[in-house]
Amino acid sequence: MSTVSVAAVDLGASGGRVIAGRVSPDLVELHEVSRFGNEPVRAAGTLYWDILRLYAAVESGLRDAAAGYPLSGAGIDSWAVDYGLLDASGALLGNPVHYRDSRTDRISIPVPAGELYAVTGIQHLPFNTIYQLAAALGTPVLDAARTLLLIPDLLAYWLTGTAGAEVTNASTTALLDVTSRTWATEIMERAGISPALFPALRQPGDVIGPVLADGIAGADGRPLPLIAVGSHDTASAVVAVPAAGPDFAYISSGTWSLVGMELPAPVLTEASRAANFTNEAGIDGTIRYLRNVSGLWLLQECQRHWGTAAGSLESLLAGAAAADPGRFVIDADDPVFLPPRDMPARIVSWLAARGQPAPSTPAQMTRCVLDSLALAYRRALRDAQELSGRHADVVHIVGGGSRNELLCQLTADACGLPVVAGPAEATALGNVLVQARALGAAPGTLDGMRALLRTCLGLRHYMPSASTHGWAEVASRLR
Ligand code: LFR
Repeated sequence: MSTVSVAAVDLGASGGRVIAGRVSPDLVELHEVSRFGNEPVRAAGTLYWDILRLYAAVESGLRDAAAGYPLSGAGIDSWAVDYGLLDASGALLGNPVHYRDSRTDRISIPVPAGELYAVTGIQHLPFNTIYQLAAALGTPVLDAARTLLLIPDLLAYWLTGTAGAEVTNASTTALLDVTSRTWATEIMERAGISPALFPALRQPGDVIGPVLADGIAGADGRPLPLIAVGSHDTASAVVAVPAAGPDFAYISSGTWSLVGMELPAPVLTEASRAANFTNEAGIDGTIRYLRNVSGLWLLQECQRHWGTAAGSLESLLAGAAAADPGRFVIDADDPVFLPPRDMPARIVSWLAARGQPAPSTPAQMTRCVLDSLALAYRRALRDAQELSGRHADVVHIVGGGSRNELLCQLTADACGLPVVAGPAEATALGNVLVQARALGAAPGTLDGMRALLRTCLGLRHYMPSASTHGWAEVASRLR
C-alpha cells in the first residue's frame, strides 16, 4: 500500500467543507481546505437549498485542494433524502426543496406502511423522498422531470457529466429494496412515481468519472477521478466508528443524532417498524440499523433564537453542567420539533401541555435538551438491542457532538454503558478511507479501516457514573 491524497466534500445541513486527506498504511490525516455556509432560502413559502451556491463552493474548494495536494481522487457526501430533478436535456428543474419544508405534512401514499417497510426497511420520516415525490405528483416540474438525482449525485453529475445513484444514499429514499439492494420499482409504480426517473445504482468505491471542471486536476496534471463514497453522510460516518469488536452501538452526533447498530442483515419485523427503526444500506453490504433522534438541532435552533445574548456554546454548556439534572425532559423524537423557528417556545409549550414546569434560563434549556437527548439515546439503544437480538457493550459517539463532554457523560449515564467519544471528523474520515481503499491505499475491510483509525486517533472514554439509576425515574416521566 502506498500513500495517497484525496479530497472529501462533506455537506451538512448548516455548512459544507472540502477536506484533503492523506492515507498511508499507518496514518490518516485530514487538512481542512475550505469551509462554507449552507443557508436554506425561503421563497414564496417554500424552503429551498441554495444548490448552485453550494456547487460553486464545492468547485472552488476542489480547485484549492487540487492546487495544494497531489490528489488521486475526490468524493462527495451529504445529508440524505433530498434531490434535484433534471429535464430531458439534463437541465435542473428548479431548486431542490429542503427536507424541513412543510410540503410533506399530512402526505400519504397508497402503499400500506407495513408493506413499504417489509421491502425498504425505512423508518417513517415525513421527509423521506417517497413522500416528497408524493407531494409533488401532478406538478409541472415533476411531469417534466426525466431524472432524479440525490444531492451528492447531482453535484457529481455537474462535475463529471455522469448520472447515477449511490446505493447508501439511495436507500434513504424508501424506494430501494433493502434486501436485493435494487430499486423497488413495484413500490414506485404503486405510489404513482415513475421508475424511469431513477438512474443506475453505483457502489461506494466505484469511479464515477473524471472531474471535467476547469482547474481541478489530479497529481501531475492527470484527470482527477471522482470516486463514489458512502455518499449518505451517515454511511461515511459509520465507516469511521473506531469499534474494535462486533458488539458496539453508535451515535453519529451532529444536527441529527443517528442512534443504532451495524448489522449483517436488515430487521424487517412489524415490531421494528412500530419502533420506527430504519435499515439503511451501509458500506460492504452492512445495514445501518438506527433511529433518527432530533440531535443538536434542538440546541442549534435555540441558539439561533437567542442570538448572541445567551452567550457562547461553551458558556451554555458550563451553565447546563451546573443546572439541576433531569428536571425538565421532552420527547426529542416528537415531530413538533422538526421545523425551524422559535425552538425555546416550542419546548416550553410541549412541557406546559403536559402540566410540567419549563426551563426559564438558557442554561436550564440547554440542560433540558441534553438530558432529553440522552434519554432518547437510552430508549433507542435499548430498542435496537431488543429488536435486533444483538448486544452492545460500548457506545461510540462520533461526529461534532462527540466534542460535547456533558452530552457524552450523560449518554454513558443514561445508557449505563461506557462511551468512547471521537472522531469528531468521522464523516470526512469515512469519505477519505473509502476513496483510499478504492485506490489501494487503505485496508480492504471495515475492520481493517477501523483498526487503522484506532492507531492514529485520540479517543476519550466516559464510564457510567454511580447515579445512573436516576434515569429510570426520568424515563418514566415520558411514558
Ligand atoms: C444527517 C442526515 C440523516 C438523515 C437526515 C436528513 O445529516 O443525513 O442521516 O436522516 O440528515 O437527510
